[in-house]
Amino acid sequence: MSCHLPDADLGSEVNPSQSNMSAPQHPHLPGKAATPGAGDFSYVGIDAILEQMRRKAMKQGFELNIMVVGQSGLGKSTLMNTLFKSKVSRKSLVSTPEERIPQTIEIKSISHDIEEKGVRMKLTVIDTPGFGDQINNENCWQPIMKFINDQYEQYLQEEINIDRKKRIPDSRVHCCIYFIPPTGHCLRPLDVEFMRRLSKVVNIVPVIAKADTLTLEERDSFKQTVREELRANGIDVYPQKEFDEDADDRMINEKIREMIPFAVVGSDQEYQVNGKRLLGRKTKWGTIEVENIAHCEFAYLRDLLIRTHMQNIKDITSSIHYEVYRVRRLNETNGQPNGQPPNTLADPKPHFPVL
Ligand SMILES: Nc1nc2c(ncn2[C@@H]2O[C@H](COP(=O)(O)OP(=O)(O)OP(=O)(O)O)[C@@H](O)[C@H]2O)c(=O)[nH]1
Ligand SMILES: [Mg+2]
Repeated sequence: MSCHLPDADLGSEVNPSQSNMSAPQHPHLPGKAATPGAGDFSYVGIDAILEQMRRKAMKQGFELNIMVVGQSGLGKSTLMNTLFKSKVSRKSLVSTPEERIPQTIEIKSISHDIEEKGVRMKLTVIDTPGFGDQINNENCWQPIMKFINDQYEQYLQEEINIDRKKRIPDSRVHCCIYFIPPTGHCLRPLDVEFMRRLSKVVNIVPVIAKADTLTLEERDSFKQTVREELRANGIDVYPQKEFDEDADDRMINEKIREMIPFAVVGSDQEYQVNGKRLLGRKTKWGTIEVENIAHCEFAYLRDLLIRTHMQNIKDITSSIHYEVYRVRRLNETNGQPNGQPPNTLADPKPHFPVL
């Protein structure tokens, strides 16, 4: 954004020792509120950058791309709808009549524009078909990995274009919610393998699916087992310890790491509970309220993704995961016998091997 100051303002430098004015004056730009400390020459106004950034962010809005991955029937599509219908976007939704969510058969992105207190956000959820239905599930992560890498490739191609867009459309997967079946035992080899591979290319937030099927004791003990197994298998899920920037970060993230995996319950149906309409699952013995932290940990997941860590999730995607892809991809192109310099990459097809 370029800002042209009126000439009169630009040349209004004042030397306090020569000035006989009773109060020092600061040039104020038209339309801007006077800043605190504006009557003081030692005040430069650096703090006003926050207001400039806020205005820019308000204008641009925010984008977040979340992917849901896991075995078939674990409630991925339902949780995606829960996210859209929960407090995040309730205002922006028109309520739909009850209908069953069909089985997901292809990777599909759904976006919603959400606005709260003048701040706009485009939330995109990438729903994926559940795996585990095949007799041989050996390479079932390949389509997911390909999708993630394809988005990096698209971004890279836009970035290295000579005529690149002012704002590159960002379809990169910022976060992948991995659904663990609520077995109460231990992680299955397939889940370990899937998360091990995914964690190298994307931020993973593991969740225990359909947590309403576990008692509170089973839930706590399963959560602990999963944490231990992730550690034992060297799977680094979000928020990754090595990317904590300072002691504050470490303190906040340590608490999250102790809670992971979130035990979630999903529903896209609303019920009347104590006079309020709430998203829940109605059973014979009561209604499980999905946004109530006494019932399940869906609200913690939503807060992590949107309220507290959205920017960090995007930063890690951009500066770590995408960067690894970019460097590898450009090295690969340079290493070819007829390698072209990175800024003239002609082949839009990724040569990047599926991990
Ligand atoms: N008990 C319980 N059932 C759930 C929960 N979430 C979803 N379900 C039910 O589980 C079934 C499958 O839900 P989906 O959301 O279609 O599951 P999915 O993971 O998207 O399945 P695929 O598309 O086949 O991968 C539906 O009958 C849902 O109502 C939950 O948190 N608890
Ligand atoms: Mg589905």
